[in-house]
Amino acid sequence: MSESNGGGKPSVLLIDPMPPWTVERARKEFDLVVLPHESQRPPEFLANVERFRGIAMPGFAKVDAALMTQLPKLEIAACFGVGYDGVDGAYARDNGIIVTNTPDVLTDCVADLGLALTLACLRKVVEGDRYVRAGRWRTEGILDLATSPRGKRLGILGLGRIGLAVAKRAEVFGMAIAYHNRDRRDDVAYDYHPSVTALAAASDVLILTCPGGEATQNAVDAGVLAALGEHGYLVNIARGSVVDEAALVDALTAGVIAGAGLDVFAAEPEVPEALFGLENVVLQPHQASATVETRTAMGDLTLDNLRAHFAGQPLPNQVI
Ligand code: 8YV
Repeated sequence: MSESNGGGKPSVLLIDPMPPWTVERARKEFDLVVLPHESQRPPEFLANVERFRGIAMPGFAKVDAALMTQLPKLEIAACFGVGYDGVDGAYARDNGIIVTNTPDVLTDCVADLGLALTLACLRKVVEGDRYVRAGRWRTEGILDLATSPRGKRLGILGLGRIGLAVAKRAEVFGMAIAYHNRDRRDDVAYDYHPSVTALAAASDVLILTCPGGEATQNAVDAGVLAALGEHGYLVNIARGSVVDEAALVDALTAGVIAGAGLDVFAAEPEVPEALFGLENVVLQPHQASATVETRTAMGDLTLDNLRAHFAGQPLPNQVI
């Protein structure tokens, strides 16, 4: 701990606040400075950052080479989340910067929201709420009939930990599961499709649970949406970058697909305004892992990773 400030504590930059109780704990262990959101960083901010040895960040925050070169003492980027697509992995690898994440502790909550969005779309939960509040039940009678999940086909793009947890839940609702991964898994009996388009064509609901980043950028494009078809729904609990958002807006507006449940967007917190007036779209503010229980566990794991690193101990969750 030679390079430190704040009474010998290692200096850590925090991007995007973790739960306040986690931040409070972190302040006891680290010389912690909160880095303002990209759009709010004053130009002189980077003048005082040389001492930082760690970054704590949501995995989608942009920690690119331009930022990391300003931090000559950076040793570790500890992501608060399972994804770490915001970090320039090549730069981190080339410069010996460790990257950690917080897997497992969020799997159940993220899968829960995936099912909640699936059911909200099929069963018109949010649309029904708006219908009642607007007084339309009284004046127009019952809402149009919804769709049962039973017997419907759920296509999972990215059958990893979260995808499997989604599959287990969907089975309880009587859905038939299929998936697409880069490689077929030999430990599951679900139908495998060799491409995203083939999976979409065989799905009533296509749910995205794959990692973000270059490999999956715009994996769901206009062609995939056309294959999903006019009775198909898209649910995204992965990353906005996985979907060609302009194509999605066009598909929803033109009725190419039936609807969508979206927790993530290409340029958060910006959401295409064209979606605001669409009854068949359910929108969430990137909150799949956002329960007190899960965010506390994620915060604890983020601090565990930082603490282990600065103590020279094995890291619980090193990904780079
Ligand atoms: C965020 C996530 O980290 O785990 C992920 O990859 O996207 C989320 O859990 C969380 O929303 C913190 O901002």
